[in-house]
Amino acid sequence: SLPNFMQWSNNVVHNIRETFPNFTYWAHDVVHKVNTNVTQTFPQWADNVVHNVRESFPNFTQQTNDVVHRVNTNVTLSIPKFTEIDSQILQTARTSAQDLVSITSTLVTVTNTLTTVTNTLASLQDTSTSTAGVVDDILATRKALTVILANFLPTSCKQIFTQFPTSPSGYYALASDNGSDKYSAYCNMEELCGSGGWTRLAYLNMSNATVNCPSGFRRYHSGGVRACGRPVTSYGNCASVQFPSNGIRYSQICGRVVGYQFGNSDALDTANGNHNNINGPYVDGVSITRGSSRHHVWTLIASWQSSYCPCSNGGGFPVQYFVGSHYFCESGSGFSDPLWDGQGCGYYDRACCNAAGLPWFHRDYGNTTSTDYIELRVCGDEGTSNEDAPVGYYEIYV
Ligand SMILES: [Ca+2]
Ligand SMILES: [Ca+2]
Repeated sequence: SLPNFMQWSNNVVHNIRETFPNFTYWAHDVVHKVNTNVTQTFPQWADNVVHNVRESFPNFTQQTNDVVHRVNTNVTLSIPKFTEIDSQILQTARTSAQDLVSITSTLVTVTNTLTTVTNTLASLQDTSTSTAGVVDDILATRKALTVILANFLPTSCKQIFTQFPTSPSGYYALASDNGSDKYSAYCNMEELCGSGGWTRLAYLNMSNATVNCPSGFRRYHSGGVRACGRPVTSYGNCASVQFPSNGIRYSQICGRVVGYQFGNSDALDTANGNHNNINGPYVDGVSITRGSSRHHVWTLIASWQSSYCPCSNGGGFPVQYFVGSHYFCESGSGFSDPLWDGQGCGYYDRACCNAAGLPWFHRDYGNTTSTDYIELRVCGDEGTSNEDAPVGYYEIYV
């Protein structure tokens, strides 16, 4: 059997590819249809899906079991004669076969679930069903649909956008990294930072009077503006909030922050403490980093004098090595002139208001990906009676 094994295993791989060329697309199409049609034509649609599954995979389980059987049989028979390359080919075939078993199992679950759903929906039309029975059936239907969704949910908004580019912005169900949990995330399908399909990790809009500050922040309410800054302190520190990635493997970050200059925020003035420690209050303003060993993403610098910004005419205090060109800086005037909106700059910092991309900051890590959480800190190197940079709005996407 060994001389033919290579040919056989290549055939198996070939057959797998031939049999399921559009499987992923089909599966996501199912989810998309569930999302869009569930209220209107669901019974007919569910019947169709069940019908199509049965038509497309009539002998699928049998075929797959046969593949697994043949792999196992060949392994047992041929192991003593195997070369290293043969072993690798065998391993590939086994992995493929196991993938097939996994797909089969999912398909069987989906088919059974859809059958249950269809039957339940049919029974709902039976006028003899009691009200309590209907409620039970609806709950069972919902549970069954959850099983389907968990099996085929996309894991990011980018995935939805890539497969369905006309999808509107809004909330979508996504699967977490291990696929066992699902959660709702806001997808921004507009073009942001040069591309579409962004998953929102962070959002705060304090202009909504029912929204509270993140835990660990202190609320300001002044002149109709609500914003979140550091708790009262007599020394320099940062207030922090973290946003998990839910396992999304991202290579870009796009976001914007609106803050306010409070008191005597003096940008990167080095008079107080160590300003070269990314973990400390190295800025009067907002620090955005990723990961527990903090990697710098973007720094939003607050200044009460327009000559203090690094981008100011004449040069203000210089940026740290870890910040580089990844910063915005503006001078403000309390709560009447929001920071980092590119508006209201003074004579010295007018170049700061023309920074590329404002108000959106953008990091593109190319082929490097990460699942790091993103952290936003409001920092000041002096006490809050002297200075603060409360934030009123932010949205951060990957
Ligand atoms: Ca401004
Ligand atoms: Ca300061």
